[in-house]
Amino acid sequence: MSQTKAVNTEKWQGLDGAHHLHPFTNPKELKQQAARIIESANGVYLTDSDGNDYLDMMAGLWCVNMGYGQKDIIAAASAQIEQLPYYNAFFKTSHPPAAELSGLLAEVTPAHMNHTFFTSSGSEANDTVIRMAWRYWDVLGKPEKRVIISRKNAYHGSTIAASSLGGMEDMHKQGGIIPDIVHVEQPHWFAKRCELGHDLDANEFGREVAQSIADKIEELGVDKVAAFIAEPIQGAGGVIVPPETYWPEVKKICDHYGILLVADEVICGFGRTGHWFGTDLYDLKPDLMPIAKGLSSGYLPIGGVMVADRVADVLINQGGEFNHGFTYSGHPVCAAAAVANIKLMQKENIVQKVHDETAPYLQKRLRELGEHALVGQVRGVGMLGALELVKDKENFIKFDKDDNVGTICRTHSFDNHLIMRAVGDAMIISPPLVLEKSEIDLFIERAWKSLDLTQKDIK
Ligand code: PXG
Repeated sequence: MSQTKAVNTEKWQGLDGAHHLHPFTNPKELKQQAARIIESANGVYLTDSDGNDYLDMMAGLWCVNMGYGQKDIIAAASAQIEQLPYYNAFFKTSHPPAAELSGLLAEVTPAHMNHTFFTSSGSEANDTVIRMAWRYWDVLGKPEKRVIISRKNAYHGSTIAASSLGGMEDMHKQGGIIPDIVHVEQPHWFAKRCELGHDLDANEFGREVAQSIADKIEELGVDKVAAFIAEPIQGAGGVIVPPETYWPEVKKICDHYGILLVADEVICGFGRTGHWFGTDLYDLKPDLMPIAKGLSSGYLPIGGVMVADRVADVLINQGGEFNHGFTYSGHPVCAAAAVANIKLMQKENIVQKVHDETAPYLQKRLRELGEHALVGQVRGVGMLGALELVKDKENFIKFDKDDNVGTICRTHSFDNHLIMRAVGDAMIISPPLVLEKSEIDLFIERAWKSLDLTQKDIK
């Protein structure tokens, strides 16, 4: 490390420690350690202020799908900021980037979705989902249909409405939840298997958990229920891939009761699962579909809600003015970056490449890590994966929370120039879609080493 680099690191850490309140971080703990300062990035690698490189197996925060340093996206955003840095989409105006992006989205999303409402984030998209679902039923003369059924351990964002929709207990404890939102069981087979301490048929479990949605609708009365919301694969909850029986059953239940199905595609969207959207993988045909993150590969903040034709028809032809919107809805520079990102995905045929080549290889090699003594379960689809670290893999016994095994492994990963995210004791990956096979090999090598070091620490 050069002298200048060390001085710079100290400078940024000092300022950051003194003035920056970080999201989802214990500030006192951070003050004792100082933040790692990330200064630059290229491809699938990050570089910190001391000059260390890291293989970024989290694509930032599940978002840099096309990797860092993509010239097309950078050029489009730069040109747009000169041409028109800002204008709004209120008062019957629009601009080329928002118009072009809405057209492109109609093309790449499922065929029955042809309209977008733009936001700046996934949280705002989910706030929009709530207001839109309520508006839809209100316009149809059923204003009492307000309850939204969500799932425990879901993540839908951090605003009050989005965190209420989410099923994260620690978030609910710090502020409660808004009315008309209820949570049902998540389809987390491995957690249930450990909890029960005996065998559990995954497909039967999938059907049972789906049935809990129908039970909840019956309990509340269908005339009170507006929608069911879920991530096709739960992301921040720990990359929870549902049993095969789960989604077909959920779809049947939503159809049977005629409630709206909302698929939160903030993580699963834009190629993450080896399909354009998680809903394509499970053939969900949702009514509303919040999107963000991979929409611009995280280069600029933009999100939105895709609206199915049957909902759009009611809102457009019967609804009148929808009193909802943000200053930055469809922001021209963010929209231009998103347009360039989607065009780049199309040009590189990246979704097909992930589906046919990269994801099968990643999933195969990921399962090799399942042979490590610490790994109780490997799960994943496409470019999403999780390694569940356990105390006793034969008997499905987890570590105690206070053992902090996930955090220990995350620290070893960093020290081994690898970024994995820990969700409890599950080590999570969600790498850029442009990851090459050689980089997957490097990941496996570094991950195995990090697991070994974690195991040594525990002993
Ligand atoms: N829905 C889903 C499924 C998400 O994963 C949001 C909505 C909210 O998006 P915004 O853009 O408002 O953050 C998310 C975000 C983590 C982590 O630690 C995950 C997210 C955000 C921050 C941290 O895994 N997901």
